[in-house]
Amino acid sequence: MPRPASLTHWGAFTADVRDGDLASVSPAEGDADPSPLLGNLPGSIRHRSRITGPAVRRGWLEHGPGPTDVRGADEFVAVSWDELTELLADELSRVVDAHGNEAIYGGSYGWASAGRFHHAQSQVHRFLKMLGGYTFSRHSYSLGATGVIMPRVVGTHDDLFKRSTDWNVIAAHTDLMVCFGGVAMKNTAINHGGTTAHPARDALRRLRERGGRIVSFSPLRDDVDGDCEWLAPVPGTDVAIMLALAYVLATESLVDRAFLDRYCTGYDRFERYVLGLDDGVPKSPEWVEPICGLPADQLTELARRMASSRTLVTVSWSLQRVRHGEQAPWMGLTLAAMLGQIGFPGGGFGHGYGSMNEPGLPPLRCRLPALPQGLNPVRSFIPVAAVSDMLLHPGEPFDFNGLRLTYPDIRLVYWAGGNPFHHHQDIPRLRRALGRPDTIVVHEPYWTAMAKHADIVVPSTTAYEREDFSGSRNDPMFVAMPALTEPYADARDDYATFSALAHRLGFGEQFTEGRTARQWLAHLYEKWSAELDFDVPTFEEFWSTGSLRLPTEDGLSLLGDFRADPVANRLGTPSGRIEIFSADIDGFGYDDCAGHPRWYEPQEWLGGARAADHPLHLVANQPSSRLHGQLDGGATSQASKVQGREPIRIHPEAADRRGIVDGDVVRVFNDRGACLAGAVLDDRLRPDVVQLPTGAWYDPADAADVDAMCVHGNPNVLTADVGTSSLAQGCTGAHVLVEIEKFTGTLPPVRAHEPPVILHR
Ligand SMILES: Nc1nc2c(c(=O)[nH]1)N[C@H]1C(S)=C(S)[C@@H](COP(=O)(O)OP(=O)(O)OC[C@H]3O[C@@H](n4cnc5c(=O)[nH]c(N)nc54)[C@H](O)[C@@H]3O)O[C@H]1N2
Ligand SMILES: Nc1nc2c(c(=O)[nH]1)N[C@H]1C(S)=C(S)[C@@H](COP(=O)(O)OP(=O)(O)OC[C@H]3O[C@@H](n4cnc5c(=O)[nH]c(N)nc54)[C@H](O)[C@@H]3O)O[C@H]1N2
Ligand SMILES: [Mo]
Repeated sequence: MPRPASLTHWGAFTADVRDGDLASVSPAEGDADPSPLLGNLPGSIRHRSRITGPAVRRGWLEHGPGPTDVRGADEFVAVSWDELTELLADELSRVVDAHGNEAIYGGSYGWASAGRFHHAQSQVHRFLKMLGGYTFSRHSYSLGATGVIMPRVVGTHDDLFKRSTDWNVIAAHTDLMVCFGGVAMKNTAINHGGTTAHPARDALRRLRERGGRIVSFSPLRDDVDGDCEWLAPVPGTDVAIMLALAYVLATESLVDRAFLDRYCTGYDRFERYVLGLDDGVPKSPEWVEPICGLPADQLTELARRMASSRTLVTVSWSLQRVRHGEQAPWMGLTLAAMLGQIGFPGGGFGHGYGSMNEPGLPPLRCRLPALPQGLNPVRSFIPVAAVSDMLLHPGEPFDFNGLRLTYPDIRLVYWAGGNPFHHHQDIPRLRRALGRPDTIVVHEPYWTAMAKHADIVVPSTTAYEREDFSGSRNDPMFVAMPALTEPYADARDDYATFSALAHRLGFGEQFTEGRTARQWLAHLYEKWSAELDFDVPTFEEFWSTGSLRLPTEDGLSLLGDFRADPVANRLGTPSGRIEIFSADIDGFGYDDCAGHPRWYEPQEWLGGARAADHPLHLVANQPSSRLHGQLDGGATSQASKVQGREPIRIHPEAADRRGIVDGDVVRVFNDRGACLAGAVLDDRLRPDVVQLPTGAWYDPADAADVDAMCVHGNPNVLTADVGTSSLAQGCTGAHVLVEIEKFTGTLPPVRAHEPPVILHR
């Protein structure tokens, strides 16, 4: 690979750097399907939304720490780095002395940027551990439900993606790919840590050339690129559909009993439920037809085809980002187990094809260099998406994964490398929650809404203003990331900030180990290379070549080892097998997550009472024009906007009924909040579904009003802040019911990317 300039979560690139910024960017050679997201990079280093220097909220500076409702509406005061370090160190000491380390919330969830040393989460967590610890968060917004349910029923969640069936195996062997949630090519742009090739599109092309078929269950036609059988059920009914497919297999003797006996436990319990032996409700295709809106015959015929083909059942991650999200991956696995093809090339189960450039890509045969993290002396934690609950309900109990836990009393919130105004649900509630702590600290390169809600704002560099290296577990290239330009204005890398703080707090030597950032890179690389069982170049050679190809484990089939020898390769579940019935989960006695997969009526769905006032189902999915909220000001993201607002896709029939035409600004609303968005009419979705991706920066019409309409199109002003279930308490932001109307008022300007008022003394 010729030397790339640097690496992002969405690809490697070469760049023309001029006047301290990226003037133009090209995909690195060897990327078969480069991401359009690279188009957001030019101009990003000196963008007007950059934070130019340390700043402190005026009210905090004048009145000291404490709860307040002015966060997000106050002015800032520019301070020097020395002042910032002094203020922040004193405040950390005050909170630790008065309330204990548990009172610091350092969950700090978020994707930050590629780079293994300057990775913001690694830096902040390491720093806070040395400070004596902090309340932490578990799991992710990506996989909140999966991360809890799948270890219990298949013994792992990571391996489902990192050791998944290879795209090449799918292309060569799969006859029928039945995809719940499609295989969205837009999402395969991304892998955390970085990615240098995008093989998914070509693999699907080869599958089709061989005569393979793709069946896509999805509200959106374009969740599969090109030819497929598109079935558009009522969103949120996939588990009921899978149950009906299971019913056909069970009643037509199409179940692989030998597989279930040898590799699974609890099928009989589950089958009683499918057949309706105890509740009197057979989960037949006729039962599901009025729930999902798909003809019973079509589902019966599909189940038969699945049993007679080499079939891969895939479940996208979006299906578990809803209420009862535990059920879809568990049920998908169960359906695949009934077909008996788990572990066979091209058959079985897949989770996240079309969610990330990770499933289907061969894993490395080695780990990657990483910053040592140390131990957190504090045991207090929350499931990551419970952040508002925690801040609003200190001392109150909650359920999680069989445990009864208590929310800690948080006084200081520390964020580096994430944006809760992008990732969290019910922003009006989040803003109330963020009024509770004494102090909020945010490290950010950009004035995101989270930075605007902070008391202490720490300007970070971007990945292109410092030296690093990166790669991911499912990409063969390990890539050097030299500094492409000087740090912008008065920004510093997070390591420099934490080093200064650690020195001021008395653990500087321990934190830095006496190394500069560059010395850390060499040290981490050398430590890593000494442990490998193959030779790699020296650090200096690697740095001057710019990249290094690492060996991968090609041709995997998910759970192939387990199939070959279920005794030697027993799963990490209590039975060592796939648990279609889990005695542990059953024993928790939760009314929202039972001992086997089952259908629960969702909260936000068209079949329920809420739909009377909110007749449109909004799919709040990942944006095709950026990664989350990152670089929303960039060219690719901006080109997608309509009158400066995030595009919302509306079916022409639904638009027509409301007098909306293409290009109109519309108001999207429900009983939680409202936002403006730009109408894009499109018949490639269900008429009762609209789609508004995440990632438009939150932009309240009135910053002082927590309930204000977002004028830019952030769907999280609408979403419900409830967990998936008592088991996982995962994020449920994927779905929300809304109504839409043409916006006829005076159009407010979009100010999302403007910095706040900053006073200079
Ligand atoms: N409604 C709804 N909500 C969702 C989802 C959904 O499907 N629907 N999806 C969820 C999912 S899967 C996820 S993963 C989350 C994503 O949520 P986040 O990961 O929080 O979103 P990002 O915009 O990637 O935030 C990363 C931030 O880090 C900053 N950053 C970049 N580099 C650095 C650095 O070096 N140092 C520091 N300090 N900061 C840096 C970026 O500027 C950016 O603001 O959103 C979740 N929210
Ligand atoms: N371009 C881009 N790619 C990304 C990201 C990004 O921000 N931008 N974010 C990355 C991250 S952090 C993550 S975790 C992954 C997330 O990966 P996913 O969660 O899989 O991504 P989504 O785009 O939210 O959802 C995929 C598709 O599922 C369909 N869908 C939604 N609800 C239902 C339903 O009830 N039933 C069915 N059958 N289908 C449904 C939607 O039409 C949607 O387009 O994406 C990653 N990839
Ligand atoms: Mo994610």
